[in-house]
Amino acid sequence: MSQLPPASAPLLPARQGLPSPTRRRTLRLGLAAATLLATGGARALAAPKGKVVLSVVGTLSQANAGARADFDMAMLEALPQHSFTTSTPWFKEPKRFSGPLLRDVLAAAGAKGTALRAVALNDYKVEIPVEDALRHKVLLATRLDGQPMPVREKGPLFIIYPYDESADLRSERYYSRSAWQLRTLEVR
Ligand SMILES: Nc1nc2c(c(=O)[nH]1)N[C@H]1C(S)=C(S)[C@@H](COP(=O)(O)O)O[C@H]1N2
Ligand SMILES: [Mo]
Repeated sequence: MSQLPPASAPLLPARQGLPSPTRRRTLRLGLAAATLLATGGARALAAPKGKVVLSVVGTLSQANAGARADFDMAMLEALPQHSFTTSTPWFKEPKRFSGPLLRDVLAAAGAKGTALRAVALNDYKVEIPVEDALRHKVLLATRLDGQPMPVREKGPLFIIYPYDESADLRSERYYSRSAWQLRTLEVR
């Protein structure tokens, strides 16, 4: 298990003279989202050696395939791994999901933006605020109960929120952002 916030998202120091902690937090997250890993861009992203399972496209600084940042499974598994068990709308029993945090994948790509469009293998598309990835421990899950997920079982990549952490997350808004068979993230 892992702690928050990660090294990849150093939050900006609080500014003086702002009206409330809530407002400060909103500004802070917004700024962090907009400059997501201006700093982490220091480490170049290696080229994938295996089958590409994820492409990050759009506003990013760590392209490794033309304008894209492509990832094979080994690259995703080389990022810090996180896991949690949660109930979901897709399975009767709670399941354990593991993989890198979405925010760390975005950081590795040098993503700079506030919005994501997730596109799945079945052409499902959904908008995800980058803020979700900073505010919540959103997984880019590569494993379900320790096993890789075949395409026919909603894999190989599944965006998973920690639904059991709050009633707010157990809603259509976040379920709809939980793209399974994720193939592409467009950053803007
Ligand atoms: N790849 C993919 N992911 C997806 C979807 C989809 O059709 N394809 N549906 C989304 C929506 S709208 C919801 S509410 C949840 C739950 O979908 P379900 O109702 O088909 O279980 O998964 C989300 N993730
Ligand atoms: Mo849905």
